[in-house]
Amino acid sequence: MIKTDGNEKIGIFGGSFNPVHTAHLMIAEAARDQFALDRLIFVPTGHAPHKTFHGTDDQSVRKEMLLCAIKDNPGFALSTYEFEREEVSYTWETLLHFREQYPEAELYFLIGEDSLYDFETWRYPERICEEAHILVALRASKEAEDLSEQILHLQKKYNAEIDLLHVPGFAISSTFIREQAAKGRSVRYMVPDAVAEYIVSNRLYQDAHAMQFEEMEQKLKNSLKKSRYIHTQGVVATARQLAKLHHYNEEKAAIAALLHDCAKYMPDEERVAYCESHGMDVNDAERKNLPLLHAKCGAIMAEEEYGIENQEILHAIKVHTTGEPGMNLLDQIIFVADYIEPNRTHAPNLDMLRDLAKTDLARTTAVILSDTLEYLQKTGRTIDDTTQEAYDYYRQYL
Ligand code: DGI
Ligand code: FE
Ligand code: FE
Repeated sequence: MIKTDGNEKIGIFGGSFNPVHTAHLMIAEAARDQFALDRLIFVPTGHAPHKTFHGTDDQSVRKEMLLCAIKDNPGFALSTYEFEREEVSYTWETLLHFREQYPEAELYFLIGEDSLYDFETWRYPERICEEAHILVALRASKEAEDLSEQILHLQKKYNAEIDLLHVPGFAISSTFIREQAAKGRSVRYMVPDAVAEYIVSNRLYQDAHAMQFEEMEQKLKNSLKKSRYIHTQGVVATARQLAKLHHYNEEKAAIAALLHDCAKYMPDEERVAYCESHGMDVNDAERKNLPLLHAKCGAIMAEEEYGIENQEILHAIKVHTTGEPGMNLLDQIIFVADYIEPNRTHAPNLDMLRDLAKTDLARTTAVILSDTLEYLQKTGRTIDDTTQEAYDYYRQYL
């Protein structure tokens, strides 16, 4: 609603809001109140920096939580403008969008005090200052003088209009909330009740403690022999290629490949107990041939030690040695990549299999199982029932 005594005043508050929390809402309300804004618009970023594999970064999830959080405040609104764009949105572009929508309005752009120091690294700071007043949210514990030098500098350089927003300070952050949720701890009162309920009922952030890929690589490197690590890197590269060719998520394939042999060097005498204590059945062939259990142990270890909760990844690790009937796409990618990765040299038919894998994973799997069974028979090894069942299923593709 346009005010009669002046132009409409619109506040714009950008952030990942993953999740939106009480401090965000207090900042927004302080801005609305202290600067008599007609509307305060939350603008979640299109690409949040905290990607996870369970889709907790789904834009729709952040949007739902924002809607829950702002529904009782008629002065608050949500814009999904940055979701609708293909590229990353820069602040100046977002401001331009709101300028076009509200040509006469006074725009206020909310930032945290940290951003005051990054401000000059943003694209076109001068355009931002031209379009909007900057409101800097300040923790109440902090003295305004601490920031005054930087504020003066920006005012002089860009003719910026900068004001401070006073909000009670406490160390609440989205990161902290995700960590709490990951541990199954309460996040009540850190977020509005409706948001807390949403987080719990949708099991959000359950994998917030999963490691980053580089961390996993480092940890794995320390627990494998060099040659095994080199093999693993070959499987990762091959799994990525296969994932791309067969339209599967490359990151998931890379993680499954990275961890497929993570339990290769667990002492044999620990394997059976490790499986049984984690509810994983051990069959006769595995008892007779304990190294076979590195696949099942690997699935447990990937979950326990590397924080992987994605069931598809864990399953692909579990069946990577014997295969099983009717494997899904990721299972097949890992099963095949393990066999054909570039460091493998001894198996028969490698050239043919490397070529075939590009177009037909089921047939490749069938040939690998057939060759493996032949090799096991020739060398007089115990054949795991699962390997046999996998072959019986896959022979239809030969
Ligand atoms: O761990 P990798 O060496 O990278 O590869 P892998 O996990 O596929 O393990 C390969 C070994 O597992 C290879 O020597 C064949 C063996 N294997 C696969 N199925 C069976 C089997 N060994 C026995 N004894 N019985 C099986 O059914
Ligand atoms: Fe293996
Ligand atoms: Fe392997």
